[in-house]
Amino acid sequence: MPDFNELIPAAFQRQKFAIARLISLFEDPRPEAALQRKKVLDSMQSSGQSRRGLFLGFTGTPGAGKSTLVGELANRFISDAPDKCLAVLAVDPSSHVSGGSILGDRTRVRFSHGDDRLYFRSQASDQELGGISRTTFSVLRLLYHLFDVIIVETVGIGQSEIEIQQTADRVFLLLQPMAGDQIQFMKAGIMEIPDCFIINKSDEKEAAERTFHALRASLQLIRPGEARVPIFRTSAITGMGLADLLDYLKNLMDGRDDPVSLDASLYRREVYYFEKWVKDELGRSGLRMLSDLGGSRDLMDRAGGFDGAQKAILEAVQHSLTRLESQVDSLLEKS
Ligand SMILES: Nc1nc2c(ncn2[C@@H]2O[C@H](COP(=O)(O)OP(=O)(O)O)[C@@H](O)[C@H]2O)c(=O)[nH]1
Ligand SMILES: [Mg+2]
Repeated sequence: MPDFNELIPAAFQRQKFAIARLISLFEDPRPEAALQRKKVLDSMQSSGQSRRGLFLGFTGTPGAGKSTLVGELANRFISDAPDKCLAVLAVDPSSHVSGGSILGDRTRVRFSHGDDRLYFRSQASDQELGGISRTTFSVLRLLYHLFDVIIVETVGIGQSEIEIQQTADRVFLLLQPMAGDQIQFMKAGIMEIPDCFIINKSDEKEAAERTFHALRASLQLIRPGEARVPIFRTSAITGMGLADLLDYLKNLMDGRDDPVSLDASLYRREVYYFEKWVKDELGRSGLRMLSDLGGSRDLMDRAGGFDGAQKAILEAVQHSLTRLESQVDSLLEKS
Protein backbone atom coordinates (compact mmCIF):
# COMPACT_ATOMS: atom_id res chain seq x y z
CA MET A 1 0.00 0.00 0.00
CA PRO A 2 1.28 3.49 -0.80
CA ASP A 3 1.92 5.96 1.98
CA PHE A 4 -1.30 7.90 2.13
CA ASN A 5 0.12 10.39 4.63
CA GLU A 6 2.00 12.01 1.77
CA LEU A 7 -1.34 13.13 0.39
CA ILE A 8 -2.38 15.03 3.49
CA PRO A 9 -0.81 18.45 2.77
CA ALA A 10 -2.39 18.45 -0.71
CA ALA A 11 -5.73 17.38 0.76
CA PHE A 12 -5.63 20.25 3.25
CA GLN A 13 -5.08 22.52 0.26
CA ARG A 14 -8.16 20.83 -1.18
CA GLN A 15 -6.49 19.43 -4.25
CA LYS A 16 -9.11 17.19 -5.75
CA PHE A 17 -6.87 14.29 -6.73
CA ALA A 18 -5.51 14.01 -3.18
CA ILE A 19 -8.98 14.07 -1.64
CA ALA A 20 -10.21 11.47 -4.13
CA ARG A 21 -7.26 9.16 -3.36
CA LEU A 22 -7.88 9.49 0.36
CA ILE A 23 -11.59 8.84 -0.07
CA SER A 24 -10.76 5.61 -1.85
CA LEU A 25 -8.76 4.59 1.22
CA PHE A 26 -11.77 5.32 3.42
CA GLU A 27 -13.95 3.17 1.17
CA ASP A 28 -11.47 0.30 1.11
CA PRO A 29 -12.85 -2.80 2.89
CA ARG A 30 -9.47 -4.58 3.29
CA PRO A 31 -8.12 -4.94 6.85
CA GLU A 32 -4.78 -3.33 5.98
CA ALA A 33 -6.64 -0.18 4.92
CA ALA A 34 -7.89 0.27 8.50
CA LEU A 35 -4.36 0.79 9.75
CA GLN A 36 -3.63 3.36 7.05
CA ARG A 37 -6.83 5.20 7.89
CA LYS A 38 -5.79 5.42 11.49
CA LYS A 39 -2.44 6.90 10.47
CA VAL A 40 -4.08 9.46 8.21
CA LEU A 41 -6.64 10.52 10.82
CA ASP A 42 -4.06 10.72 13.61
CA SER A 43 -1.88 12.94 11.57
CA MET A 44 -4.76 15.18 10.45
CA GLN A 45 -5.92 15.44 14.02
CA SER A 46 -2.52 16.52 15.28
CA SER A 47 -1.77 18.84 12.37
CA GLY A 48 -3.66 21.72 13.92
CA GLN A 49 -5.36 22.21 10.56
CA SER A 50 -8.50 20.18 11.14
CA ARG A 51 -11.66 22.10 10.18
CA ARG A 52 -13.95 19.90 12.29
CA GLY A 53 -16.80 20.17 9.83
CA LEU A 54 -20.46 20.46 10.61
CA PHE A 55 -22.50 17.50 9.30
CA LEU A 56 -25.84 18.33 7.72
CA GLY A 57 -28.21 15.65 6.44
CA PHE A 58 -30.68 16.44 3.66
CA THR A 59 -33.24 13.74 3.17
CA GLY A 60 -36.58 13.39 1.42
CA THR A 61 -38.38 11.50 -1.31
CA PRO A 62 -36.81 11.38 -4.78
CA GLY A 63 -37.81 14.37 -6.84
CA ALA A 64 -38.37 16.70 -3.87
CA GLY A 65 -35.50 18.83 -5.14
CA LYS A 66 -32.69 17.83 -2.77
CA SER A 67 -29.89 17.92 -5.33
CA THR A 68 -31.05 21.20 -6.81
CA LEU A 69 -31.47 22.86 -3.42
CA VAL A 70 -28.21 21.56 -2.00
CA GLY A 71 -26.37 22.77 -5.11
CA GLU A 72 -27.86 26.26 -4.80
CA LEU A 73 -27.22 26.42 -1.10
CA ALA A 74 -23.63 25.24 -1.47
CA ASN A 75 -22.82 27.82 -4.13
CA ARG A 76 -24.35 30.62 -2.09
CA PHE A 77 -22.64 29.50 1.07
CA ILE A 78 -19.14 29.66 -0.36
CA SER A 79 -19.69 32.92 -2.19
CA ASP A 80 -20.89 34.48 1.08
CA ALA A 81 -18.03 33.13 3.17
CA PRO A 82 -14.66 33.51 1.44
CA ASP A 83 -12.76 31.62 4.14
CA LYS A 84 -15.06 28.59 4.28
CA CYS A 85 -15.28 25.40 2.28
CA LEU A 86 -18.02 22.84 1.85
CA ALA A 87 -18.37 19.26 0.64
CA VAL A 88 -21.44 17.45 -0.61
CA LEU A 89 -21.67 13.69 -0.30
CA ALA A 90 -24.61 12.50 -2.35
CA VAL A 91 -25.85 9.05 -1.44
CA ASP A 92 -28.58 9.31 -3.97
CA PRO A 93 -28.71 7.21 -7.10
CA SER A 94 -30.17 10.12 -9.03
CA SER A 95 -27.24 12.40 -8.29
CA HIS A 96 -24.11 12.15 -10.30
CA VAL A 97 -21.45 14.53 -11.39
CA SER A 98 -20.47 15.32 -14.87
CA GLY A 99 -18.11 18.08 -15.90
CA GLY A 100 -18.44 19.94 -12.64
CA SER A 101 -22.19 19.81 -12.35
CA ILE A 102 -24.60 17.65 -10.46
CA LEU A 103 -27.10 16.06 -12.73
CA GLY A 104 -30.46 15.50 -11.17
CA ASP A 105 -33.19 13.85 -13.17
CA ARG A 106 -33.89 16.86 -15.30
CA THR A 107 -31.88 19.43 -13.52
CA ARG A 108 -28.35 20.62 -13.85
CA VAL A 109 -26.76 22.47 -11.00
CA ARG A 110 -23.55 24.25 -11.76
CA PHE A 111 -20.81 24.01 -9.22
CA SER A 112 -18.58 27.01 -9.72
CA HIS A 113 -15.71 25.76 -11.79
CA GLY A 114 -12.23 26.09 -10.47
CA ASP A 115 -13.36 26.90 -6.95
CA ASP A 116 -11.73 24.31 -4.79
CA ARG A 117 -13.79 25.36 -1.78
CA LEU A 118 -16.63 23.26 -3.10
CA TYR A 119 -16.22 19.53 -3.32
CA PHE A 120 -18.78 17.07 -4.63
CA ARG A 121 -18.75 13.32 -4.35
CA SER A 122 -21.42 10.74 -5.00
CA GLN A 123 -21.67 7.28 -3.50
CA ALA A 124 -23.76 4.36 -4.62
CA SER A 125 -26.58 3.96 -2.12
CA ASP A 126 -26.99 0.72 -0.29
CA GLN A 127 -30.67 -0.10 -0.52
CA GLU A 128 -30.39 -2.87 1.99
CA LEU A 129 -29.17 -0.50 4.65
CA GLY A 130 -31.85 2.00 3.91
CA GLY A 131 -30.20 4.42 1.60
CA ILE A 132 -26.98 5.12 3.43
CA SER A 133 -23.98 3.42 2.00
CA ARG A 134 -21.80 1.15 4.09
CA THR A 135 -18.88 3.51 3.72
CA THR A 136 -20.67 6.83 4.11
CA PHE A 137 -19.64 7.32 7.71
CA SER A 138 -16.11 6.21 7.00
CA VAL A 139 -15.73 8.90 4.34
CA LEU A 140 -17.35 11.48 6.61
CA ARG A 141 -14.63 10.92 9.19
CA LEU A 142 -12.14 12.08 6.60
CA LEU A 143 -14.20 15.02 5.33
CA TYR A 144 -14.67 16.16 8.95
CA HIS A 145 -11.06 17.33 8.95
CA LEU A 146 -11.04 18.86 5.48
CA PHE A 147 -14.25 20.94 5.23
CA ASP A 148 -16.23 23.40 7.36
CA VAL A 149 -19.57 22.00 6.27
CA ILE A 150 -20.37 18.55 4.93
CA ILE A 151 -23.79 18.00 3.43
CA VAL A 152 -25.03 14.44 3.03
CA GLU A 153 -27.87 14.00 0.57
CA THR A 154 -29.83 10.78 1.07
CA VAL A 155 -33.03 9.38 -0.29
CA GLY A 156 -35.63 9.29 2.44
CA ILE A 157 -36.98 5.79 2.68
CA GLY A 158 -37.57 5.45 6.38
CA GLN A 159 -34.55 3.63 7.71
CA SER A 160 -32.17 6.18 6.26
CA GLU A 161 -33.65 8.92 8.41
CA ILE A 162 -32.69 6.99 11.49
CA GLU A 163 -29.19 6.44 10.18
CA ILE A 164 -28.78 10.05 9.20
CA GLN A 165 -29.90 11.13 12.65
CA GLN A 166 -26.97 9.18 14.10
CA THR A 167 -24.64 10.88 11.66
CA ALA A 168 -25.62 14.50 11.23
CA ASP A 169 -25.55 17.51 13.53
CA ARG A 170 -28.79 18.63 11.90
CA VAL A 171 -31.27 16.69 9.80
CA PHE A 172 -33.38 18.50 7.19
CA LEU A 173 -36.38 16.79 5.68
CA LEU A 174 -37.37 18.09 2.28
CA LEU A 175 -41.02 17.95 1.32
CA GLN A 176 -42.73 19.15 -1.76
CA PRO A 177 -46.13 20.78 -1.82
CA MET A 178 -48.94 18.27 -1.81
CA ALA A 179 -52.61 18.43 -2.56
CA GLY A 180 -54.89 18.57 0.50
CA ASP A 181 -55.93 14.95 0.76
CA GLN A 182 -52.41 13.70 -0.01
CA ILE A 183 -51.04 15.19 3.13
CA GLN A 184 -50.15 12.31 5.37
CA PHE A 185 -47.53 13.61 7.65
CA MET A 186 -48.22 11.17 10.44
CA LYS A 187 -46.26 8.41 8.75
CA ALA A 188 -44.11 5.89 10.57
CA GLY A 189 -42.17 7.94 13.06
CA ILE A 190 -40.32 9.83 10.36
CA MET A 191 -41.74 13.16 11.40
CA GLU A 192 -40.10 12.83 14.78
CA ILE A 193 -36.58 12.82 13.45
CA PRO A 194 -35.84 15.99 11.47
CA ASP A 195 -34.54 19.08 13.24
CA CYS A 196 -35.90 21.21 10.40
CA PHE A 197 -38.41 20.86 7.63
CA ILE A 198 -38.08 22.41 4.21
CA ILE A 199 -41.06 22.78 1.95
CA ASN A 200 -39.25 23.09 -1.34
CA LYS A 201 -40.90 24.09 -4.63
CA SER A 202 -42.72 26.80 -2.73
CA ASP A 203 -42.97 28.58 -6.05
CA GLU A 204 -46.09 26.45 -6.27
CA LYS A 205 -47.66 28.97 -3.96
CA GLU A 206 -51.08 27.67 -3.02
CA ALA A 207 -50.13 24.08 -2.53
CA ALA A 208 -47.07 25.17 -0.53
CA GLU A 209 -49.22 27.32 1.72
CA ARG A 210 -51.63 24.45 2.43
CA THR A 211 -48.76 22.08 3.05
CA PHE A 212 -47.17 24.53 5.46
CA HIS A 213 -50.29 24.79 7.60
CA ALA A 214 -50.95 21.06 7.56
CA LEU A 215 -47.36 20.41 8.57
CA ARG A 216 -47.47 22.96 11.36
CA ALA A 217 -50.65 21.37 12.70
CA SER A 218 -49.31 17.82 12.50
CA LEU A 219 -46.12 18.80 14.27
CA GLN A 220 -48.13 20.20 17.16
CA LEU A 221 -49.80 16.81 17.45
CA ILE A 222 -46.76 14.62 16.93
CA ARG A 223 -44.21 16.69 18.79
CA PRO A 224 -46.24 18.45 21.45
CA GLY A 225 -44.47 20.65 23.92
CA GLU A 226 -41.50 21.02 21.63
CA ALA A 227 -40.46 24.57 20.83
CA ARG A 228 -41.39 25.46 17.29
CA VAL A 229 -39.64 23.17 14.87
CA PRO A 230 -38.29 25.34 12.05
CA ILE A 231 -40.12 25.03 8.75
CA PHE A 232 -38.45 26.72 5.79
CA ARG A 233 -40.24 27.48 2.58
CA THR A 234 -37.87 27.49 -0.35
CA SER A 235 -37.66 27.40 -4.08
CA ALA A 236 -34.42 26.12 -5.47
CA ILE A 237 -35.50 27.55 -8.81
CA THR A 238 -36.47 31.13 -7.89
CA GLY A 239 -34.16 31.36 -4.89
CA MET A 240 -37.02 32.11 -2.53
CA GLY A 241 -36.27 31.36 1.13
CA LEU A 242 -32.64 30.43 0.52
CA ALA A 243 -31.37 33.47 2.41
CA ASP A 244 -33.24 32.31 5.52
CA LEU A 245 -31.77 28.85 5.21
CA LEU A 246 -28.30 30.33 4.82
CA ASP A 247 -28.77 32.49 7.91
CA TYR A 248 -29.79 29.42 9.85
CA LEU A 249 -26.65 27.67 8.65
CA LYS A 250 -24.44 30.61 9.59
CA ASN A 251 -25.95 30.67 13.08
CA LEU A 252 -25.20 27.00 13.45
CA MET A 253 -21.60 27.62 12.45
CA ASP A 254 -21.27 30.52 14.89
CA GLY A 255 -22.72 28.54 17.77
CA ARG A 256 -20.43 25.55 17.43
CA ASP A 257 -18.81 24.09 20.50
CA ASP A 258 -15.16 23.92 21.35
CA PRO A 259 -12.93 21.43 19.48
CA VAL A 260 -12.88 19.01 22.40
CA SER A 261 -16.62 18.48 22.45
CA LEU A 262 -16.80 18.35 18.65
CA ASP A 263 -14.25 15.56 18.66
CA ALA A 264 -16.19 13.89 21.48
CA SER A 265 -19.35 13.86 19.45
CA LEU A 266 -17.49 12.37 16.51
CA TYR A 267 -16.27 9.69 18.91
CA ARG A 268 -19.86 8.86 19.94
CA ARG A 269 -20.74 8.40 16.28
CA GLU A 270 -17.72 6.18 15.84
CA VAL A 271 -18.93 3.93 18.62
CA TYR A 272 -22.35 3.66 16.98
CA TYR A 273 -20.90 2.90 13.54
CA PHE A 274 -18.30 0.53 14.91
CA GLU A 275 -20.99 -1.61 16.51
CA LYS A 276 -23.02 -1.41 13.34
CA TRP A 277 -20.02 -2.47 11.31
CA VAL A 278 -19.40 -5.48 13.57
CA LYS A 279 -23.04 -6.52 13.29
CA ASP A 280 -23.18 -6.10 9.50
CA GLU A 281 -19.85 -7.71 8.75
CA LEU A 282 -19.59 -10.42 11.38
CA GLY A 283 -23.13 -10.94 12.59
CA ARG A 284 -24.07 -12.25 16.01
CA SER A 285 -20.81 -14.10 16.55
CA GLY A 286 -19.02 -10.81 15.89
CA LEU A 287 -21.03 -9.11 18.60
CA ARG A 288 -20.23 -11.96 20.99
CA MET A 289 -16.55 -11.60 20.19
CA LEU A 290 -16.82 -7.87 20.74
CA SER A 291 -18.23 -8.40 24.19
CA ASP A 292 -15.47 -10.94 24.95
CA LEU A 293 -13.00 -8.24 24.01
CA GLY A 294 -14.55 -5.87 26.53
CA GLY A 295 -17.17 -4.06 24.45
CA SER A 296 -16.82 -1.40 21.79
CA ARG A 297 -15.68 1.58 23.84
CA ASP A 298 -13.12 -0.46 25.71
CA LEU A 299 -11.77 -2.06 22.57
CA MET A 300 -11.65 1.23 20.70
CA ASP A 301 -9.75 2.87 23.55
CA ARG A 302 -7.27 0.04 23.76
CA ALA A 303 -6.78 -0.50 20.05
CA GLY A 304 -6.49 3.17 19.14
CA GLY A 305 -9.95 4.12 17.93
CA PHE A 306 -12.34 2.95 15.26
CA ASP A 307 -9.79 1.68 12.76
CA GLY A 308 -7.57 0.00 15.33
CA ALA A 309 -10.63 -1.74 16.74
CA GLN A 310 -11.69 -2.93 13.28
CA LYS A 311 -8.27 -4.39 12.75
CA ALA A 312 -8.21 -5.96 16.23
CA ILE A 313 -11.52 -7.70 15.77
CA LEU A 314 -10.65 -8.96 12.30
CA GLU A 315 -7.46 -10.37 13.77
CA ALA A 316 -9.39 -11.99 16.60
CA VAL A 317 -11.67 -13.65 14.04
CA GLN A 318 -8.64 -14.82 12.07
CA HIS A 319 -7.05 -16.16 15.25
CA SER A 320 -10.08 -18.15 16.30
CA LEU A 321 -10.43 -19.57 12.80
CA THR A 322 -6.82 -20.74 12.88
CA ARG A 323 -7.36 -22.32 16.29
CA LEU A 324 -10.47 -24.06 15.02
CA GLU A 325 -8.58 -25.37 12.02
CA SER A 326 -5.82 -26.84 14.13
CA GLN A 327 -8.38 -28.45 16.44
CA VAL A 328 -10.02 -30.04 13.41
CA ASP A 329 -6.62 -31.16 12.13
CA SER A 330 -5.68 -32.85 15.39
CA LEU A 331 -9.08 -34.51 15.60
CA LEU A 332 -8.58 -35.84 12.09
CA GLU A 333 -5.10 -37.12 12.98
CA LYS A 334 -6.47 -38.97 16.01
CA SER A 335 -9.26 -40.62 14.09
N1 LIG B 1 -40.72 24.25 -9.44
C1 LIG B 1 -39.66 23.81 -8.80
N2 LIG B 1 -39.00 22.73 -9.25
C2 LIG B 1 -37.92 22.31 -8.56
C3 LIG B 1 -37.46 22.94 -7.39
N3 LIG B 1 -36.37 22.28 -6.93
C4 LIG B 1 -36.16 21.27 -7.76
N4 LIG B 1 -37.08 21.26 -8.76
C5 LIG B 1 -37.19 20.30 -9.86
O1 LIG B 1 -37.55 19.04 -9.30
C6 LIG B 1 -36.94 17.97 -10.03
C7 LIG B 1 -36.19 17.05 -9.10
O2 LIG B 1 -35.11 17.74 -8.54
P1 LIG B 1 -33.86 16.99 -7.88
O3 LIG B 1 -33.00 18.07 -7.31
O4 LIG B 1 -33.24 16.04 -8.81
O5 LIG B 1 -34.58 16.18 -6.70
P2 LIG B 1 -33.99 15.03 -5.73
O6 LIG B 1 -34.35 13.71 -6.32
O7 LIG B 1 -34.70 15.24 -4.43
O8 LIG B 1 -32.52 15.23 -5.62
C8 LIG B 1 -36.06 18.65 -11.06
O9 LIG B 1 -36.76 18.65 -12.28
C9 LIG B 1 -35.88 20.04 -10.54
O10 LIG B 1 -35.65 20.99 -11.58
C10 LIG B 1 -38.18 24.10 -6.93
O11 LIG B 1 -37.89 24.72 -5.91
N5 LIG B 1 -39.26 24.49 -7.68
MG1 LIG C 1 -30.89 13.98 -5.88
